[in-house]
Amino acid sequence: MGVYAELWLRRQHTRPTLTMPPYTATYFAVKGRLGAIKIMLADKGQELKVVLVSMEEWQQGDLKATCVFGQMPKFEDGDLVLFQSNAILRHLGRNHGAYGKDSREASLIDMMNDGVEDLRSKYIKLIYQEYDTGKQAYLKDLPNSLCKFETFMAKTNSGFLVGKEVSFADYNLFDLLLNHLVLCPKSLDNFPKLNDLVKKMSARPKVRALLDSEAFKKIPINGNGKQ
Ligand code: GTS
Repeated sequence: MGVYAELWLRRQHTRPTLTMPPYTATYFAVKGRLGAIKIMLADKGQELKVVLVSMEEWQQGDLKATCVFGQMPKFEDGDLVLFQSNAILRHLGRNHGAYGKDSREASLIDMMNDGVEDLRSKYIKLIYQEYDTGKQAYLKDLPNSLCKFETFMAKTNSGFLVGKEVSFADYNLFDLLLNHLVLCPKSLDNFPKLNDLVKKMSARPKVRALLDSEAFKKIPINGNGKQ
């Protein structure tokens, strides 16, 4: 793709922030799959309105029936309504310059984000289905997952997963690593690059402010009280 075409594409995807209403997310009162989205938007200085849905309200089924895949989070950017948390992250990556410097980086970011999703799926299965019986086995196997990210980051050597700038996959991995540090505070001990990512992301002023805010701290990570 030529330079002009690339610039044109980027301009097409840039969201004029001041004139648009805030983004809106509809979700349960948990960090869950909205955590990475919240962190990314905070870092990008974007407002997010969150509409909380109780389990009782959800079980009535009316809202579920309007969700494309029958699940939340639901995300609204003006009249664009999105489901699927990774599609939402990609949308925000395109809107806020967190999707690589060119299509080659974008493809690598997609690949790494799919890797994050694989680990998140295992984590969610542990939390919701196997916490009491499977935690030890999960923690034993965890280094096998984490070392893939560590090895890739060692090659990139910028402190981010891909390229020299933060991408939506970094926010997603960061959020999931924070969950793992709660699950097992020593889980990153043998992973210097992942440890550095957590430190670096946590030190970004707007991310720090979000993580330290009482509103964010009081939201449980998961819906069943396990963490
Ligand atoms: N692939 C979807 C995504 O990434 O957004 C999964 C969404 C999902 O599993 N949502 C759950 C849900 O709506 C809530 S949570 O697991 O994200 O906390 N569950 C209610 C239901 O009826 O399925």
